[in-house]
Amino acid sequence: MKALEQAFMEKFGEGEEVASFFAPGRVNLIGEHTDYNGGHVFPCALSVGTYAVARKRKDSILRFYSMNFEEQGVIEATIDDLHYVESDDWANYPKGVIEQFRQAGHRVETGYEVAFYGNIPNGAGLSSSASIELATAVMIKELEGLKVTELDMIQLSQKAENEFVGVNCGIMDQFAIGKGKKDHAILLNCDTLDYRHTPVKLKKESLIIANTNKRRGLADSAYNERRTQCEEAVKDLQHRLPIQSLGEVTEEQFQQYESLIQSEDVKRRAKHVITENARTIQAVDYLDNGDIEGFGRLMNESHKSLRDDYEVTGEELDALVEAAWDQGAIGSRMTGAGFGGCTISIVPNEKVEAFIHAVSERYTERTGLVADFYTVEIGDGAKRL
Ligand code: NG1
Ligand code: MG
Repeated sequence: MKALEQAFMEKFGEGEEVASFFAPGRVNLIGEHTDYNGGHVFPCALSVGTYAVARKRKDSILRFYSMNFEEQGVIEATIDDLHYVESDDWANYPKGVIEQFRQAGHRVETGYEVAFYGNIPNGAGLSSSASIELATAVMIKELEGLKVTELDMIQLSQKAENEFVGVNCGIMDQFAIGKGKKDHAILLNCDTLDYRHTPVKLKKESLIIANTNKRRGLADSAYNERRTQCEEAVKDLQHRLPIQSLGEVTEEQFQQYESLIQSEDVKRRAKHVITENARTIQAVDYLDNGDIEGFGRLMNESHKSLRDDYEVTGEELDALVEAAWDQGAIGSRMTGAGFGGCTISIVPNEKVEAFIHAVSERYTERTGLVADFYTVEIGDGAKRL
């Protein structure tokens, strides 16, 4: 924080008082590729995230600086002429959020100067982008004195990502970051937006994130292709079922009507979504009853389904997860969109050190890449500091 305030003063000069904000990253424990299908997800906020130090300006100029992208210097925009600019890179996220506030009719008329610092690994599927979005949303709410709810901030941030940046994501990331609660995960129904905080009280186990460090090259196009396939499955099933999304279909209904789906690929995509939704609800039930083993088994099932039916894992994620299974993880799976990014594992405390060592070695042997490991601490949602 001190270093960030100092960077702010260097870039923007001393002057009127500054305000500070924080928004976490997130990791999804189970419920993958269900959010845009109106199904359930079970993410939690991390203790790492994005810090922002900000001050209002009197004119209409926005000036953004990030300690993580120092080489890009200060990125400028004008508040009444905000649009996506490729070379503005990361700054498109705060720009997009401000533009969504304005489009929703909130009065944001003068500019800002903001310095950001994030300690989430970038591009790893831990939602560094949604983290910047929510940090910006809380900043605007607080410094403009707006009466917007947490849900408003979550939805405006998602809209910024969908419409301004052009990434067609579901609501999971922004929701987890907006509503995060220390030592809890969030069971969210992405259709109704009903949710509940569930304590994650691991005493004898740790949650370990492993980053493949594989760039998710294919992720965007494959992500959109999966979305289209899910829509196709809905259309085929609608011949018999009055549904709007796969999240409404039970496993029994799927068994009865899967033959309506024309393409075998699409059938397997739908099977993943429908079984994953059921697994998520069941897994949270196990957790509520203190059955960590049961929760872990369903994490493993989730990974297999993402590997075999949804086909979004790839060599690197499979290598990490399979090594984790061999090295005594209670549960291990890919997390996020897939094709790279991170895995999440539950590991008995006494095995953590040996686990990291062995998984790391096996992963490098198999892929030639070096993985990074982090112990998860579940933190609070976006807030003013
Ligand atoms: P990641 O890969 O963590 O950014 C993406 C989507 C989520 C969700 C998951 C799959 C973005 C920004 N987020 O997460 O909404 O659909 O994939 O469960 O694309
Ligand atoms: Mg992202």
